[in-house]
Amino acid sequence: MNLKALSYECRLNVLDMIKGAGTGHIGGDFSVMDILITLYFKQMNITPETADDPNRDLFVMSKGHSVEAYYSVLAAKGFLDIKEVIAKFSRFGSPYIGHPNNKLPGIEMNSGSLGHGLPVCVGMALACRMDGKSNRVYTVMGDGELAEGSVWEGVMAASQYKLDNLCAVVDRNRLQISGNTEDVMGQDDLQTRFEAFGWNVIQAEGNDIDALNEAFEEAKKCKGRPTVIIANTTKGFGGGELIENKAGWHHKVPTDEEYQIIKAELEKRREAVNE
Ligand SMILES: Cc1ncc(C[n+]2csc(CCOP(=O)(O)OP(=O)(O)O)c2C)c(N)n1
Ligand SMILES: [Mg+2]
Repeated sequence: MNLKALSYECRLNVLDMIKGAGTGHIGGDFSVMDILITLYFKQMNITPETADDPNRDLFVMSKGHSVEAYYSVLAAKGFLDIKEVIAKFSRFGSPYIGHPNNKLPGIEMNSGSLGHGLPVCVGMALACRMDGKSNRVYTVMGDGELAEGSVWEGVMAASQYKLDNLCAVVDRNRLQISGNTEDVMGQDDLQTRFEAFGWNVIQAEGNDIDALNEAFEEAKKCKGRPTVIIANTTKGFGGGELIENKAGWHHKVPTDEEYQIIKAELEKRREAVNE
């Protein structure tokens, strides 16, 4: 399967979800897409058929506002029906609400209130190890999310318990809801900070599936410490200069004209990687 083309296909589905519903978080959806595709299509041992297997890998989408990207990848993997998701996303009474909920197939944990994914994953990883399992636990956090104190309690605990079956990813797009992360709550020394807490730290190009895959492979080799992959991404990646790296597109809904511009850009990039 051409995963690069799939990443643009999934972004096109996200665009349709958001345009149809009139709500959503396009910037963080587009930045996190390659991370999700790499996890679901190259790394994690998880399929709809094995969704209840006790030895499956576990994933928590801690930056739950990027639920549209999550739905699109779950659908590509066969957990959800993409046509139904696009038709019903965020509509009154719909099961496809605006943040992840674990009543839907493939979703392990409700999220959206930032700062909770990692602490829960610490518990999951500890439980898996106590049960003698060899599976892995993954979570994706936003860089703005790292301002939540609970994240750092989880960081400390993961290190205390030497959870080498745990891998966190930071979607390091340098923007959050209200502007640059560095202006809101500086994160520039992330590498040093995680290392000081006893973590293995890997930097990766966050919109490059091959580079991300290499980083996940390296993470698996690290023993006795949890790993964080700092995925250096671009918010809005793939949508072109209209939305890329623009704080205002955190949760802006495109006008009809903007929808066409973003769609054309995604289609162009999809064709380019299809050649
Ligand atoms: C506890 C909590 N506080 C505030 C919010 C509102 N909120 C939603 S998204 C967001 C910004 C998150 O920025 P970041 O983690 O960098 O996400 P990304 O850039 O990947 O979209 C905020 C503050 C929330 N969801 N949860
Ligand atoms: Mg961010």
